[in-house]
Amino acid sequence: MSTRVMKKIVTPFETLGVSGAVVMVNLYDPQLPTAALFLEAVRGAGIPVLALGNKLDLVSPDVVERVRDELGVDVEPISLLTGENVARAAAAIEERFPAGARIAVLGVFNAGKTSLIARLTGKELRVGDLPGTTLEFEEHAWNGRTLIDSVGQLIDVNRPFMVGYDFTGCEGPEDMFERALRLEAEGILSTLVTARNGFVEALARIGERIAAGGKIVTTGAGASALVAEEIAGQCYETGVPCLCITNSMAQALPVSFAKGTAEEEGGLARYIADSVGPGDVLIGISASGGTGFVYEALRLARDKGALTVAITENRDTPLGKNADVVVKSNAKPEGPSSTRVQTAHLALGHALVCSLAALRGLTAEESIRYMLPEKIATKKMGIK
Ligand SMILES: Nc1nc2c(ncn2[C@@H]2O[C@H](COP(=O)(O)OP(=O)(O)OP(=O)(O)O)[C@@H](O)[C@H]2O)c(=O)[nH]1
Ligand SMILES: [Mg+2]
Repeated sequence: MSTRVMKKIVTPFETLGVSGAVVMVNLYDPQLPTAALFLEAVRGAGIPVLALGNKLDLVSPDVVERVRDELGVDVEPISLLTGENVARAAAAIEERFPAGARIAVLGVFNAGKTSLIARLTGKELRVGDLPGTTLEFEEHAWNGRTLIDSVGQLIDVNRPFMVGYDFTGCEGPEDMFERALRLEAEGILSTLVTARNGFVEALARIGERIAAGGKIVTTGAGASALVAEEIAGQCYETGVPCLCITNSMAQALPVSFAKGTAEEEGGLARYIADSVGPGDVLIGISASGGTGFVYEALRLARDKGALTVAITENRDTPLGKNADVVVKSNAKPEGPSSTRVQTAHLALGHALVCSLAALRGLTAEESIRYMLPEKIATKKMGIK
């Protein structure tokens, strides 16, 4: 049986005693590479599976076909919000899994795993659009079967996704080097598709704001704080007005990468939003899309008329919802410690700033001037 596990802290799949699985895909943000890994894990376990595509209410029907084609399995489209096709899906689950079955409900966070179980069992369960609403396996009796709710994060105890890379099969440092660089590059290249429309729209709308005298403010936490800082640095070198405000501990202490220092501080969101005028642009960077002060700053800035842009892997999140434009990377799957997502976000930031500068007609001479020291005569120290 497969040892892929669906919990942040390693818990083997087999200890759950699962005899079947429902894999849920969020049609609004399908995250196909990760969905494919869930399906692969279930196939590896040799148990029957049923794939459901949730949030049909948010997409056009052609998305369902695309998801089916790319995953190579039948995907039953449903909407747990409107109830569309839910009775049919319930019948399909009963038909696929006999009485007594222990059915794992799997999928990326926000796919609607807990919503499905709540709907089927009639229980009131905690659901929400913050990544990681469910952080434990929970068992729920339903029609003589057991539905097992799970965490929307895929970890493999044999091939630890806790770190960014899967080094399985690498025979030494040279192999690992090549694997790592190729994986990083793949994360950028698969972002070409998901980010294109958002990127083009963001570029045009940011350009308009800058031309009208506005500026950019960037924000993020942890590794995304570094991306925010890098975007601002590139802007500075290319003459695009830009400030960067983050949970600034992040840049000094990488501790906050893992611990999320100050992410819950609403005052920080207010402080950031105070720096954003109605004619400005706030760019929020968050791999998960769930960083507290970042999505809240976007909400406050949008309320006062600023343009809000999200650079994120997950658009069906509070950050995505508070953004006028989402530039979505597609660098997963990887574990909670992401590398490819950050690389893809850096690439998106570079692409955005360089394109902005080019469209503004930045000359080589100007760009050199922005980089040279600008000396200002100052008083002698000690003279008061
Ligand atoms: N528009 C829409 N929203 C939905 C639908 N189903 C669920 N949601 C919402 O999507 C969000 C995520 O739902 P959950 O059931 O918590 O998702 P989950 O897969 O259990 O997420 P985690 O516990 O974080 O892994 C919640 O805000 C739900 O209300 C749907 O069919 N349509
Ligand atoms: Mg849940």
